[in-house]
Formats: sequence, structure tokens, C-alpha cells
Amino acid sequence: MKITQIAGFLGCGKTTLILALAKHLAGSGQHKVALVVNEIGEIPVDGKVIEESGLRVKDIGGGCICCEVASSFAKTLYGLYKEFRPDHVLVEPTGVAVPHQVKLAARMAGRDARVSMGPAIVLFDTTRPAELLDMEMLGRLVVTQLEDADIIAISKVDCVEKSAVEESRLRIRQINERAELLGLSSFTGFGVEQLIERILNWKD
Ligand SMILES: Nc1nc2c(ncn2[C@@H]2O[C@H](COP(=O)(O)OP(=O)(O)OP(=O)(O)O)[C@@H](O)[C@H]2O)c(=O)[nH]1
Ligand SMILES: [Mg+2]
Repeated sequence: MKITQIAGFLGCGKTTLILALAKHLAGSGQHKVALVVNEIGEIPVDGKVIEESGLRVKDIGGGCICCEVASSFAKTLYGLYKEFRPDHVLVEPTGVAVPHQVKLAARMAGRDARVSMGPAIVLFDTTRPAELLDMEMLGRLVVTQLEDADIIAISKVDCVEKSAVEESRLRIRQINERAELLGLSSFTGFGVEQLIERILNWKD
């Protein structure tokens, strides 16, 4: 069971991407896929409707899976492993979660289940780079998320000029030199297959 998180600040496109990834992975008929979403206060995806398409969906509320509810996150992962045996679990943490802490929490489930870790994919919303990086408190959180990423996807490239994507790329490179950087539009599908390929071949 490979656990891959799709992280990033509020509204950057996590849910839209996770559904696109799930559709690709499960649609091929070769992978059993479960989703874990961690929304504080609201249920973002209609679990029942999605489950009809063969996916398993778990929603964890009551706090952030990288801190307050880390142990119920681990229990949920173990529960999924026991009852559903997915090949892939795609996790959407809250927009304020810190990727390495999400990984730590996921590893707690690994003590009892056969778990491997996929990449920490962090989305960066290229429609609002200044808002994300230049504000004092918010900027620090976004920088921490980017520093923690294995792969950074510059999201929503369908609705900006190429020069804006390039500007985001330059700013991100100053924060994280190591992560793989790619452009993404979950609307047009641009970059989605590349992410699938990375998830499938990722070695922890
Ligand atoms: N243009 C464009 N808009 C997108 C894309 N992906 C998501 N959006 C829009 O961005 C908004 C937020 O998308 P979500 O997928 O809900 O983002 P999220 O990161 O899950 O949001 P939270 O869970 O609230 O943090 C929605 O209005 C989406 O329709 C994309 O590839 N292109
Ligand atoms: Mg969401």
C-alpha cells in the first residue's frame, strides 16, 4: 500500500487533482485506490458518489492529520489496509499541514500494515504567487510546505501566461533546489500523467 500526499495551501487545487489522479489510477483497472481527505469542518467530496466508481473514501475531521489527529489518521490507514487492501492511498491533508509531519503520521500505520511512501507532492497556485509568498505569516507556512516537497506542481497553468509560470518557477527554485518541478492543470490534464508515472515509480 503506497501512500502519496497531495499537499499545498488552501484552494491550490488539491481535491481537483486527487480526483483526476484517482480516475487515472483506478480507471486503468490495474490499481485499487483509496482516498483520505482531511477537511476541517466540511466534506469536500461526495464520498458516496465517488465510492460508486470503485474507490474507497475516508474523511478525517476534527483537526489536522499532521498534528491533532495524527493517530486517527494512522488508524484509518491501517483500517483501509485490513478491509480494502488498496494499492494506492491518495491523501489530501488540510491546506495548513506540513508534509514531513504527514509522512511521519503515515509511517505510524506502517508498523502494522505493509506501507510504502510515495512522493510528497506539493501544489503551488500560480495564479497567486505574491499572495502566497509575500505575506508574513502565510508566506512562512507556504515556504515550509515547499521546502518539504519531493515534487512541486505549479498548478492551474491553464489560466496564466507562460511568463507567470516561469516567475513561479524561479521563486520556487530559490526555496527548494532539490524537488522536481513541473507544470500542472487538472482541468486540461496537463502534467497529470507525469505525476502518475512518478507515483508509480517512486522509491522511498
Ligand atoms: N483554472 C484552474 N482552476 C483549478 C484547477 N484545479 C482546481 N481549480 C479550481 O481551484 C479552486 C480550488 O480547487 P480545489 O481542488 O478545491 O482546491 P483545494 O486545494 O482542494 O482546496 P481546499 O481543500 O479548500 O484547500 C476550485 O475553484 C477549482 O475549480 C486547474 O487546473 N485550473
Ligand atoms: Mg480540497
